[in-house]
Amino acid sequence: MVACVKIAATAAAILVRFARPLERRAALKIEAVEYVRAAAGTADCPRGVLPEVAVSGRSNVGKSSLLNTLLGRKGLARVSKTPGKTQILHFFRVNDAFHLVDLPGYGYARVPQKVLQAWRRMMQDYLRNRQQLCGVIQLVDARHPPSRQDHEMVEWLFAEKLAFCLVTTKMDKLRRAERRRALSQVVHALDLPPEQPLVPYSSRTGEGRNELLGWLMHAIAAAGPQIGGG
Ligand SMILES: Nc1nc2c(ncn2[C@@H]2O[C@H](COP(=O)(O)OP(=O)(O)OP(=O)(O)O)[C@@H](O)[C@H]2O)c(=O)[nH]1
Ligand SMILES: [Mg+2]
Repeated sequence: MVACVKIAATAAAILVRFARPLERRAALKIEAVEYVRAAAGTADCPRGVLPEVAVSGRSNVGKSSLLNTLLGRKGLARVSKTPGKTQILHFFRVNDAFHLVDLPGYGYARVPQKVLQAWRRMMQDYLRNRQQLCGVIQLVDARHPPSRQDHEMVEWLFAEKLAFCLVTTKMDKLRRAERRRALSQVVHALDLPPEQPLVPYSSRTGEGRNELLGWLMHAIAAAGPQIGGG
């Protein structure tokens, strides 16, 4: 019981600590969005100097829905009711200033080992070698404990020292009393440090959109001249 309260307090502290500064940042204005192309791997990604932020998470977690709502473009990224449909990387150019990338969903139960291994190789290569990559929006479903592959992804992000924002999706499906417990569970299970940006999100209600746009703007700006050419 004491431990639960402590974990809940930790999650609450994280939210208070990070949601507020994120909220205070002026929101990024989405002026132009263009679908660029699909890519099968790092070698196939668009060339050029635009910085990019990737959206990652298990199949059906809500990646495409988040991209659509974040960018305010209904139906831009395909929203599927059949998990596992997004098998490749999809590039979107925003404001002619950066790319957002819809990464292939993982953890789809019926995927054979060979496909899983190919996904692992491709993701590690992309996270390690994609020079333009300056941040990742890592999604986990607020209703479930993080999966083995969620753990793997977060470990890779820390190992590669990539800036990332952890986003808990489908918050609208939780009752008020369940919210804190769900957030505590994620923070605890993934062993997130106190400074970890974390945004509770709902594509249905718009919760978290401004905060995530704030983080995105910050991530792009931080990439600055090294990647984006100013
Ligand atoms: N209630 C609720 N449903 C959501 C939310 N986000 C996504 N969904 C639903 O979850 C399902 C999967 O959403 P997608 O956006 O296609 O998920 P995805 O991660 O892109 O899935 P893959 O491309 O298959 O990996 C759809 O039925 C969405 O309508 C949300 O915030 N709230
Ligand atoms: Mg998708």
